[in-house]
Amino acid sequence: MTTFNDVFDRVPTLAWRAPGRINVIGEHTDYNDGFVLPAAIPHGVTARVAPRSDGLVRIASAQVPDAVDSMDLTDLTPGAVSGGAAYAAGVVWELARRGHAVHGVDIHIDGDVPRGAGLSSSAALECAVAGALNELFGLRLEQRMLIDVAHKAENDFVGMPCGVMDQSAAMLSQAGHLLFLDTRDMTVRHVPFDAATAGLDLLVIDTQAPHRLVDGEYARRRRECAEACGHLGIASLRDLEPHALPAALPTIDPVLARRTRHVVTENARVTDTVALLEGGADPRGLGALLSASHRSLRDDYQVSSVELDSAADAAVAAGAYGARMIGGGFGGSVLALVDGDRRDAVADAVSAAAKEAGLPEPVFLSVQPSQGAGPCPV
Ligand code: GAF
Repeated sequence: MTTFNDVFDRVPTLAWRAPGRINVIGEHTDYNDGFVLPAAIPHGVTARVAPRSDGLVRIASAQVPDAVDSMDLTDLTPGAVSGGAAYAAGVVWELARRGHAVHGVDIHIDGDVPRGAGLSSSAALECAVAGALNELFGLRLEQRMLIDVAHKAENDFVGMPCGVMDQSAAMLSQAGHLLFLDTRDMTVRHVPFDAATAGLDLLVIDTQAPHRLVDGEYARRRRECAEACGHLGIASLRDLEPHALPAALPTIDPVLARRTRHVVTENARVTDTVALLEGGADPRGLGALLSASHRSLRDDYQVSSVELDSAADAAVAAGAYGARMIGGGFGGSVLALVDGDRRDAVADAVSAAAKEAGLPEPVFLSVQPSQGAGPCPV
């Protein structure tokens, strides 16, 4: 593992750290003006930066030794940088595109968010870089603006048409709370959630399954949602209430109807989850909502996979209160709500099911809702 000093032969000026995230509920709702309920995880990405007197942007990573991407600020264009460096370069590009005074800079990235696990290592990277450059260049951009910069960097530089959930979770999360975000007006409410005190464990099951066709399928789902809105004469699927589904769905193509049903019912599951937690009910009740979300993502939205289904089913069979795939789908992780003292038994059962089905051996992480992005020691 190489440090900033190893690669650039000088010391960094400052550093920012941003966390990865889980999403408790509200999947594929963020690009439909809907509700999400993510939380930051203890794992994160640190960006260390130092200014340069020329116009060079150099990007290195502790996890990819011997590879330094180096380019002139004026040569930054979408497609010019690939791999992990593109997320950092995209933030520099987006700041410059908005007319902010960015100059040459050395950037070093170091993180422990498992990659490809659906835990948003890319949003963590973007937000860490956005926060660090904001401070380094004295741009004085507010958190909301940094979220927008990171989000647009991913959409327009990296080319992934994601919604705004992951960058918001990385920036706005508070320790011990879930982040209830309305993606239509970007209002947030911090919902207290202390799993450990309730004797519960938030178990992340990284299926180790490679993402398959995620980007193409993700973009297709976005198009399908837009198409459904066109037929239904609404601006976004957020505008459809659950009680209107029986009349609306038979009027559109069956595939679009399934996508619509997922988004509308998922929004309702988010508000039900918030009501349950804020109403002081037993958080174990959340399990049924998680499992309902998984079924909807599997059957209506069709973004699950054999690995995700195996993990979710085995976790529930072994005593989890509920389990569901998180993130974009087609691989990545499952989140299971389990009693703390059943955690290992559930993990063993999930591993055994994967082995029996000839699937990769999953990796397990227990997480607590953690603090969002901010400056950290260099
Ligand atoms: C990915 C995207 F980046 C998010 O914006 C969100 O749409 C999620 O998939 C699905 O809920 O993480």
